[in-house]
Amino acid sequence: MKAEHKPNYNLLKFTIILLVIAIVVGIVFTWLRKGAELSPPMTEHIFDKGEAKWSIDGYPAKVLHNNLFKIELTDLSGAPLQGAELSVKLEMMDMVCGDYEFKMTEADPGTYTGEGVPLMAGTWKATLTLKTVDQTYTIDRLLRAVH
Ligand SMILES: [Cu+2]
Repeated sequence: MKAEHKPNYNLLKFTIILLVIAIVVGIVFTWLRKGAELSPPMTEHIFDKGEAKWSIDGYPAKVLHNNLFKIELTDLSGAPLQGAELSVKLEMMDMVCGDYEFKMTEADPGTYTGEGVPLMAGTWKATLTLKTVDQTYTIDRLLRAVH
């Protein structure tokens, strides 16, 4: 009886190992796809004074290169929101590879540009600090950086 059961037991172990591998592969793929979905080339953000459209030239961003960030601000009527002060901080969550901060300047009425340099490949969190005459807002997005 025991001799007959042993091969079945090995088969069960093998099946469990295969199942675990399949689950891990599934989780990794879902996570990668979610990362890409969460960090599209252009993101739109609504705040109580209007709207921000945030794009990055030549997306995905390039590691250790100047990447042109563009933020277009419009007020509640859809007109360019001028005279704001913008700065961006790039950071990698759960890592100590270093942050990168830069200021943006108003290139056209309501259109602000600046150059960001991700320090390594992967998904970065970018936090925009937006100061208007009487308020400060923070807006964040994810972005992907590649070599
Ligand atoms: Cu890092």
